[in-house]
Order: sequence, then C-alpha cells, then structure tokens
Amino acid sequence: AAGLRCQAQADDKDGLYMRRCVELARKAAGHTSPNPMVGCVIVRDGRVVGEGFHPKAGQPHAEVFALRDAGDLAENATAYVSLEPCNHYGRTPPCTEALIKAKVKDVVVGMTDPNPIVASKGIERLQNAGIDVRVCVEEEALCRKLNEAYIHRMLTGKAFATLRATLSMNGIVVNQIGNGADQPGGYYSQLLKEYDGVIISSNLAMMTALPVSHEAGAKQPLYIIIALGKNSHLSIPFLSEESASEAIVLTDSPIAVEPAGVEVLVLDRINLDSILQLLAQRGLCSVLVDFRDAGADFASLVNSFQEEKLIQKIVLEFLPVWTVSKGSGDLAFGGSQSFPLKHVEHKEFNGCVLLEGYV
Ligand code: AOF
Ligand code: ZN
Repeated sequence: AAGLRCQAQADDKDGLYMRRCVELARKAAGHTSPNPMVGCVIVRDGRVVGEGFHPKAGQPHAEVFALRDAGDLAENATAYVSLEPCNHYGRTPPCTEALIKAKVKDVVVGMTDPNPIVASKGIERLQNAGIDVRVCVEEEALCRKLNEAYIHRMLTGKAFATLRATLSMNGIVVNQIGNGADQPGGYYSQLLKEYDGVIISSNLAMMTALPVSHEAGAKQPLYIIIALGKNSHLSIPFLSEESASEAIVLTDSPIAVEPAGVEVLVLDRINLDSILQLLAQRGLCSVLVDFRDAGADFASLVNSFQEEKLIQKIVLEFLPVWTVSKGSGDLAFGGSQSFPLKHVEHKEFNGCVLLEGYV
C-alpha cells in the first residue's frame, strides 16, 4: 500500500480531519466490540458537511451515518475514515458501495482493516470505481492505538489484556486503589469504561463491591472471576440475581456459586492463554486484569504472562504509602529477569503516580 500513502499536506488538513474521525469514533468507546471504533467525516470545499461514528456492533457503520448527515453534499466531497471502509456483507451492507453511490470524489483512510475479509479489498473496490484513495500516514499510529484491542484480537484470536496493580512506594502490591480512582473522572473509572471485561480474583469478588465505571454513558464490563482449587462454594455478595449474567466464574473444579444464574465454566486447566481465547471467542476485544486481592494462585496465573506475551499493557499505580513488610508472604510480581516496557507514559492523579507501558 506504499503507493497510496499521502504525506501530510502543508496545512495538515488531512491530519485535522483524521483526528476528528478518531474523536468521533471514541464516543462509542466500550460499546463496539467485537467491532472496531470508527469515525468518519465528509468534507466539501473545505467545510465539514457530515460526521458519523459506529455506535455498536449490529448498527450501521460510521460511513453510513456520515453520508446520511451530509445528504446530497457528499457528491464530489472527500470522505475521511479512521479505518478502511468494509467491502463485505456482514451484519450491515458494504460501506464501499455506500461511498460509491454517494459519488464521493476521494477517500482518506486512517489504516487498513486487519479483518481478513476486508484487508485492502475495501481500498481496491473504491479505486476500481475511480475513487482516489490515500492512507493518512501522519495519523496512522493514532488510528492503530484507537483500535489496538480490535487489531490484537483479529491477529491473534485472543483478547487484548492490560494488567493493573497498585504498589506502595516500597514496591509491594497493595489491595486498595488510590483515593478517588474509582469515582467519576478517576483513572480506574475511566479505564473500566474502555474495557469489555475485567478479570478479578474470587477473593476480590467475595469481599469488595465489583469494579464499576462511573463515567457518563459507560457500559459495565463483564466480570470474569477466577476461582482456583480449594473452594467448593463462592458467594458474590455484591452481585444480585437479576445481574447474574454480568459475571462468569472460571474454575478448575466444580463449585457452587451464589447468586444462582451466574455462568460457571469448569476448565481442565486454567491458564491465561485459554482464558484470553475464550473471551475473544465470546466477542470481547479487551480485558483488564485487576491484581487486587490476588491470592497465590491468581498471582501465579497472571505472572505466567511473561513467557507468552499474553499481556500487552501494564498500568501501575503508586500510592504514597510505605508498606510494613511482613516478609515472604507479601505479593510481588517476582522473577529475576527484566524486560523493558515500550511507549511508557506517566501521569499524576490525586497524589498517586500512574505508570503505563506496553509489553
Ligand atoms: C467500516 N466502518 O464503522 C466499521 C467497520 O458485522 P458488520 O457488518 O458490522 O461488520 C463488522 C466488520 O466490519 C468489522 O469486523 C470490521 O472489519 C468492519 N468494521 N468497517 O467500514 C465501520 N465498524
Ligand atoms: Zn462498513
């Protein structure tokens, strides 16, 4: 696709409109899986005449909303789309045909679609119809980051996993999260909004209110509760019978779960690889692994990720506390070898430091 690539124009109008596409796409954050987030802007004579985004799987794609918004003004216009337009009949008809029918002049694409049934066929179809297509190089990384979870699931068949833990200043894993982190606007509340599921230990499920996002319009994640060995009974006090379908329990031996109605999956061998495949098969693109109240079993399950790169991203929160060490029983991530994280960023939130990076 090298020949397709555009250099950013002098006034960087392409970048401006592509960033707007990403902004529109993000309005549906947490709602689109297994589909990607996609935004579309229609520009004619230097003016935005239509905008749209994909709200939810099963509903029309971004291009369709933007073309509807533009009406007749789409003719001879430029369409910006954060992802290559699809060229297949899925739950919805192909966007390429909608763009051709609307007689747009050219199309600027943020990135090609890794979905094998689309993969560059959308671009080819548009070109064959005489539409000029270019990939916006400058904003490609932004478009990839927007859909990092969707891309990962498409390419690996596994859910994109982020490990989250809280550490004291002396590097011990602690079970609380920072002050206000789970309130509206808090980093934890914001994080949950973006993820399709959250993996928690049975210890956490038994003792604490289940993690909830308090952000406007948030859809709550599916709770994936890991119950390993020992216990024959698990009661989840903060889950009502009506909301039993919001959780599944993964276990390696039969277990009675309360409330009734919670799905229990007994797997021969529970490892992170099989869990992430199972979640991807169920249409989850992303999952947050919350390390609070991890017992030794949960900790070793999570620690195994290093061998296979099963976790893609790590978010650590450092609380301004010093843990009085009880000695060997304290949970840490262990190990003697280190590998560097990539694209590391840090933020401050309410006196806590957040460090995030990619594996
Ligand atoms: C686009 N624009 O806004 C989205 C696209 O089942 P369907 O019909 O919704 O098709 C889902 C696939 O379409 C999805 O896996 C991805 O390849 C593409 N999503 N394409 O042109 C959009 N959401
Ligand atoms: Zn489409």
